[in-house]
Amino acid sequence: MKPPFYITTPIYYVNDVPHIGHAYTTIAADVLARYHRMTGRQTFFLTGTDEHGQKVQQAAEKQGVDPQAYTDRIVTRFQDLWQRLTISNSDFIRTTETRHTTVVREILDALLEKGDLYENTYEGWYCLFDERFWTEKDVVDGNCPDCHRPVEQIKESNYFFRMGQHQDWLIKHINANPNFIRPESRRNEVLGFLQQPLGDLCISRPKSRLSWGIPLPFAKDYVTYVWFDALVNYISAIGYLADDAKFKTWWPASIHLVGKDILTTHSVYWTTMLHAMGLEMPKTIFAHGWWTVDGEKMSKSRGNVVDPNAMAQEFGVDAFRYFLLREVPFGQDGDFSKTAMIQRINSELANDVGNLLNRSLTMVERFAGGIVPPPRPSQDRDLEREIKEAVAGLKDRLDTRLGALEFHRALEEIWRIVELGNQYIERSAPWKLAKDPTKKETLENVLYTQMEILYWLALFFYPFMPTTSEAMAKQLGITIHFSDPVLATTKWGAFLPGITIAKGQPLFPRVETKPTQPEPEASTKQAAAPETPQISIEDFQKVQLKTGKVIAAEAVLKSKKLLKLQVDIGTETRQIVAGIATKYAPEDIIGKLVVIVANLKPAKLMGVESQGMVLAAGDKEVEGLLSVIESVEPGTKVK
Ligand code: ME8
Repeated sequence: MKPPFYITTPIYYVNDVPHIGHAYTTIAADVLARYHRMTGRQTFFLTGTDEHGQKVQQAAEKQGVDPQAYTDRIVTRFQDLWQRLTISNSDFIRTTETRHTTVVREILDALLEKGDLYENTYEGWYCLFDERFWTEKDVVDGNCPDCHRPVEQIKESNYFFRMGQHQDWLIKHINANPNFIRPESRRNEVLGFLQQPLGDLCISRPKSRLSWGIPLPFAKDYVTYVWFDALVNYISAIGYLADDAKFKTWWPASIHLVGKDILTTHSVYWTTMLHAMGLEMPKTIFAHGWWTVDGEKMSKSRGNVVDPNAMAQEFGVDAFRYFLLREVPFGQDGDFSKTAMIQRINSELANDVGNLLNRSLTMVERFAGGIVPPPRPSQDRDLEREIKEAVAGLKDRLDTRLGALEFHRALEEIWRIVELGNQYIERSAPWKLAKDPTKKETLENVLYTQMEILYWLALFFYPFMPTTSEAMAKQLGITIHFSDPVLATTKWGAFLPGITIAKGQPLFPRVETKPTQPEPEASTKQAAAPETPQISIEDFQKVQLKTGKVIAAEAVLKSKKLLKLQVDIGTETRQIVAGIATKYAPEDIIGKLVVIVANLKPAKLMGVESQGMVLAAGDKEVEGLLSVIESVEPGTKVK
């Protein structure tokens, strides 16, 4: 039995509204929490808000309200966002709650008693924004080395935590535990930082300067330094000094997920605090990378802060969740752009998965009356074996990938099944089998296999795209209890035949982009006007012609002429809208090899994006599609 899994996010400051950076960390934690629950591991997922300190006090003052009233208002923005993004946190801690403030005060008392805290007069440079002191050598031209704002010379009496005395122990602990600080580059960064002597940490602020904090229990004129207060949330929320059994269940944390901006506070302040308290270390502190927006740092002053609510509204919650974790390796910095998001949505969700799901459901409807047939002996044993093995081994591969917090790789592993599924449909060609009564059983087996693939995809998508998975299950005609340990075993054959499917709305809609060139409805007409001028060979060579195999076709709503085709051109699947409906029904051309113009600028026809053009013979009306006499692979150049 694996030990319980306890994962945390930073608790976010309530001096501002949440943005995609906050959403990123929280979604990542949510994926891990959901995954571990599905594998049967006891899981606790904590997030919350950091509500004390100068930034919050100033933000409240600006609005002319009391800080508590201010935080009570802003905290709902975080809570509402997490609900919207389907975050499955087990608890939400606010540092202004009594369950937290009591624990902070008790820890302070205990540390004072042990001699780990002392009072001293301090004179140094203070950064108001970062709420911390800097030494003379840290300050760069009168500015804070961290946020580059001017620092102030301050002399005051304060309380200090004897952090420096834990330095040797901390270095040893980091060296002895390769998974303690991750990724590797961040671990080296912390070890580098620890090559300098580690000073003691000022843990108080005089009330005369800052009143919005937890009062020190032993010195009435001081409040607790916001970081010393905030870090304690990771243990106050799970019953430290209040509920022993609960605390023992969850501590030490499995993963503290943080952004790289707060690596030092977690890997040096927090660990030495814990060591002084005599508590075990968290297993892993993982610092992920930083999002910029269209190449720029996100900031209020630049006006480029991306609101996760707006992204969820525009693209859908699950597509947004998917994009954030698919786009950038988790430890690395990344750039957020809508263009990149639209590309991924259209190619990986709408094309890859959407096609697989829609085609499969349509075929079960059309060829099996909407009832999933039973599995039968297979026609394409090799590919089926590959699919079964890929599904059966996926859980182990995800354990490894998600264990290493390689979300993008985990998604790639899942997409391998999507690819195999699409390949399977093309190779099995159910539309051909359906025409041959002697192939009935083969067809049944293919349809069953398609449904089983989708069943597993619904399961494996769930940590990343929970709402989509639930909707997929519904379309497959089943109920999956995702909160049960449904991934505890992954054995092929779990999907039951005889189920009536319920194909509904497409779950992976394409994002329509602005047309680059408006075109008339009929796009396949090749009729050359009599006065067409001659062109050079160079002109002709500008046109890239390729063979493509039509893998799906459907009518375009409200159009008598247009069919929407999915055309496999070897390297990718193109959506092409063709004015051929007067000549061909969708099922007539599925599986046909056609010739397409591959480098035509995408355009919208009746609101549907077309990424190329299918060549056809005919003047006013289409008389026939162009094809190739010999059987050639899709994607072969035509010249
Ligand atoms: O630091 N890219 O809170 P905070 C990626 N209250 N992640 C980002 C990001 C970006 N551009 N911007 C923010 C605090 N984040 C303290 C934490 S914990 C005991 C106290 C994410 O509201 C990332 O996780 O400034 C980062 O560490 C966190 O938000 C900072 O949130």
